[in-house]
Amino acid sequence: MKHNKSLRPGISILMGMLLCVVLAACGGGGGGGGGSTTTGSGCGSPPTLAKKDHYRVGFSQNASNNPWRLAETASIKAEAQKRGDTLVYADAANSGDKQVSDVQSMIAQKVDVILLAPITEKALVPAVLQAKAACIPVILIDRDVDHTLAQPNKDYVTFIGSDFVQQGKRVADWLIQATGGKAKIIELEGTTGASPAINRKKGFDDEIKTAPGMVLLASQDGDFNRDTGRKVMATLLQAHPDVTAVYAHNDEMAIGAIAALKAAGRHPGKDVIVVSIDGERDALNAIINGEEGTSVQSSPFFGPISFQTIDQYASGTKLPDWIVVHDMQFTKANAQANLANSF
Ligand code: GYE
Repeated sequence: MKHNKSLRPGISILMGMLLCVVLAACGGGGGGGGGSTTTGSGCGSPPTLAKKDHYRVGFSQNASNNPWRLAETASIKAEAQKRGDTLVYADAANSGDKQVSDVQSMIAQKVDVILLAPITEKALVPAVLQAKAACIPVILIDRDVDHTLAQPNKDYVTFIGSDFVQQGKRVADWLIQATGGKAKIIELEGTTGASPAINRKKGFDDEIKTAPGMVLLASQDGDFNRDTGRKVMATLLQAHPDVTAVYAHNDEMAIGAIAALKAAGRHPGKDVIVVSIDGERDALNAIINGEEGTSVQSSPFFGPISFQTIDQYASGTKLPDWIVVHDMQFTKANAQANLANSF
C-alpha cells in the first residue's frame, strides 16, 4: 500500500503529460482536481473567469419539447435579461451530436462562460473538454456528465442540479406507504444515458427492494417524452395486465401513461397508482383530479442560481463539486396551493 501510494504522484504527472500531448491543450499542468489553478497559458483547471459587469453567456439546452425544458429556458433568459447579460442560446432538439456542435459554435463565438444541460452523461464530454482547452469555463446545469470522463472543479466548474437518487427514493417511499408495501410496478425510464434517468432508477429500484411485496414487472425507456411514454405504456400493459402501479421518471411520461391506461379501460388513481417526478402543471392537475398519486419536484428554475454561481466563480469563490437544488413533493395535500407556481 505504502509503496503504491508513493508511486502515484509520479504516475499521475506522467499521465498528465501524456494527456497534454494528446489534447495539445494544457497550460502549466498540475492542479488535478482542486480549485482554479492558474496555468502558464493564463487559463486554468477549470478555466478562470474574469470578473465583469456583464457577461456573454452561452446556454446549450438539450431539447425544448416539454414544459420542464421551456420553463428552464424561460428562467435562464429572464435572469440574463434582468442582469443585462447577453445570452447565446442554442436548442439541440434532442440530439447529442447537435448539442456538441452547439457548444463548439459557442466556443468559436468566444462566449465568457457556458451553461450546459448535457443530454446524456457521455455525449457532451468531448465538448466540455474542448471548452476547457479553449479556456472557457463550463457550468453544468440540470444534468451531470460521467465523472470518470470529466470532473467538477477540474474539467468543468460545478454541477448545479437536483439529487436524482433522492427523488427516486422519495417516490418509492410514498408508493410503499400508499400501497401498504404491495404493488406490481411498471417503470418508465427517462432518456437512456441521461443522469436523471440513471439516478432516478437507482434511487427507486434500491428503495423498493426494502419492501418484499414491491415487484418490478418491467422497466423501459420512454425518453422523458409524453407520447413515447404513452406508447411504451400501452405495449407493456398488454404484457403485464396485472400492473397496479406506474413509476415514470418524469411527469410527461406519467401523463402519457395515464392516457394509455384509460385507453385500455383502466382507472388510474383507482386500480393503478401513477407516480412521477417534476411537478409540472398537468401532473398537479392529475393529482388534484385523483389520477396521479404524487410528483416529487425537480425544479426547472435555474436562472437565478446559475447566474449567481457565475458571479461567485468570477469572484474566486471556491465552489463545491455539486450545488444541490432542493425539491418539494406534491400530493393531494398541497397540489392546489402550488398550481399557480407550476409550469
Ligand atoms: O425531469 C425532465 C427533463 O434533466 C432534470 O429532464 C431534467 C429532466 C426533467 O426532460 O422532465
